[in-house]
Amino acid sequence: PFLSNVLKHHAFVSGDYNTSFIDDTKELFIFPKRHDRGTKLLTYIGEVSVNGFPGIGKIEKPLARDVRIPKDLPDGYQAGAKAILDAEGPAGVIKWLKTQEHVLLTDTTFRDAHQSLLATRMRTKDLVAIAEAEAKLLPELFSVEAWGGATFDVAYRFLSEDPWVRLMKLREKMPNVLIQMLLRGANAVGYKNYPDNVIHAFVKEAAQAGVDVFRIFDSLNNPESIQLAIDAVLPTGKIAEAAVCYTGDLFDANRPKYHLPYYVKLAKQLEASGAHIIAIKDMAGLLKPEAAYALVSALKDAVDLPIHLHTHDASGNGIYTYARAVDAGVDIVDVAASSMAGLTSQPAGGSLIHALSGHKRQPLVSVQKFEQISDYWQDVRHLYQSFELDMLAPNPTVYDHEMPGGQYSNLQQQAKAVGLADRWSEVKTMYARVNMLFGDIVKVTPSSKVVGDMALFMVQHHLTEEDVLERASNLDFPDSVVELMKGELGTPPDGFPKHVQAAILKGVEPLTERPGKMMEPLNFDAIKHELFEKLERPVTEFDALAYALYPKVFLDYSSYVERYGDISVLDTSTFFHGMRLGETIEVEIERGKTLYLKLIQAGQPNDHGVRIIYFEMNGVPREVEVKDIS
Ligand code: 3PY
Ligand code: ZN
Repeated sequence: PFLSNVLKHHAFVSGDYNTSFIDDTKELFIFPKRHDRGTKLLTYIGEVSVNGFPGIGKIEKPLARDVRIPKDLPDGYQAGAKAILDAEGPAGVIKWLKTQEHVLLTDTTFRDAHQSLLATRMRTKDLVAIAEAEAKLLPELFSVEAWGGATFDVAYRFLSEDPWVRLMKLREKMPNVLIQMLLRGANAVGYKNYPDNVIHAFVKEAAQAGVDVFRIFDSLNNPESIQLAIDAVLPTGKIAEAAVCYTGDLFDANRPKYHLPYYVKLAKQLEASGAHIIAIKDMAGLLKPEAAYALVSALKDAVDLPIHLHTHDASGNGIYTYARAVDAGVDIVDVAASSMAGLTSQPAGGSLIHALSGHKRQPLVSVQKFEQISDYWQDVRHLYQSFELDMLAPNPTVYDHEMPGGQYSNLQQQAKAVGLADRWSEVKTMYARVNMLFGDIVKVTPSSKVVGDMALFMVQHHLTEEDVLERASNLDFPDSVVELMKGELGTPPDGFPKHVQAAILKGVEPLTERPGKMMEPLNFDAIKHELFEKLERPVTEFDALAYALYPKVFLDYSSYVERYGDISVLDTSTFFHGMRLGETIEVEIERGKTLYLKLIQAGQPNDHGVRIIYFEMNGVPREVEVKDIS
């Protein structure tokens, strides 16, 4: 274990050590605690079987179904866009994109689709199981979007798994396609600005762990925040895709702020900042077909870069929007596997390929093979039914409220939690009114969350816009709202309305600079040291970054792992529902090492509510104690 500690130590790995390294580095002498993985797993299974899973509660474990994984895959991987990036860098990829007649596809199923449909709950195990087939059957894809957005937070917080491990496993199974991530500019994968050196360190590690394409946006369309992340991506040799977030309506005469000149100006700024590709990020699904034609045409004229379009299908118009964008020359569009598409997710890849039948730009991806992949997701999706949205049909009211795909169900949950379930349509209307009160801003994580918080606050307290302005001194606004107005998330390029800002800030002066720029650089050595003291184990760069971004979430995750071990090895149904009496499961805890677990009996609670759960592990009786809080 000593050697292993040395080899894994961050200073050793980075070459940043000298002859006194071993004497000075006391953590080398701390060895992983001896643990019994079997008992830890049984404790987890016992607790979920008795008490249910947080957020789901205790429900009947669904009966196992067969999951269709494509068989007879080719032995090798066909070279794709990844080979061009590796051989010729981003310039080679851009050159190649410019020669493509057929529109290219990004498959978002590994990230945005499940973020938008299943609250980001898809587990690494289920993603990795289809990754090889994805890369072997769909090598013509431009990229697979697999990381960023909410995945980072949710992986640690709700799934008790390490998102870095997910990324590296997917990389291993998909060596020939580009892996894409979503990055929130100066907010990284979080909800607020971080010091600039955190953004640089995060991008560097993400690039090393497997990200090829960084789609960078800012939640207020502030180009400075995007510039920061582009500057972090360029030295890694990976692709910096800079996004303009789309909002409003290009043809609405009452909202001239978001007409063509706004997007053209921003795209030109991003091109000048060194972006390799321009993305149009239509996070709510507001880009109507003719607007898509006009916008893509204008951007193609204005910049000399490929254009990548992202939309959500809430209104049901997604395919039509893509078809018009294709007519206008869009280079790449985002789709999901059909069984994970539609509604708050992306339009279906298979449907788009069919829709463009007879069109000279029809994608080269095989629709039959895409559907084979979709069969897998259809089967796996059943395991996540507790997280399904209650939205069953297209909803054109998205054009009125403008809520992003991923926010709809979250805000609905928040509304329920504060007793506003039956006033949901008022909340949606108020969301649109708050947007106007704040100066008609871009709404996407994290700015969208603030608009949602304010909408709930106003509905809850029966407030109008006039009330907010006139009675501000007596109102206790949500913290997120005060932070937004103060400039903690940065500012829209044209600022917030002064009178609203002044009312909400009650005399506090707003920031005049990008917040991350004014923060002291984070001392990563100190962070690693602090974390080492807390965890008593070697600390990786990945751990240090996770802790820098989400300190509490990461510490909670670490103690969970300490208590239960690596529960990412469990099948998803057992992970969410535990085991039935008499059931036997197999768990491969490491390659070639399988445990056979049987749940024999659950004892009655004693006076303290503790129950003894009787298992067999590889035929040998084992028992664990579980506190019944169900
Ligand atoms: C995120 O940042 O999580 C998003 O998906 C924004 O659209
Ligand atoms: Zn999206």
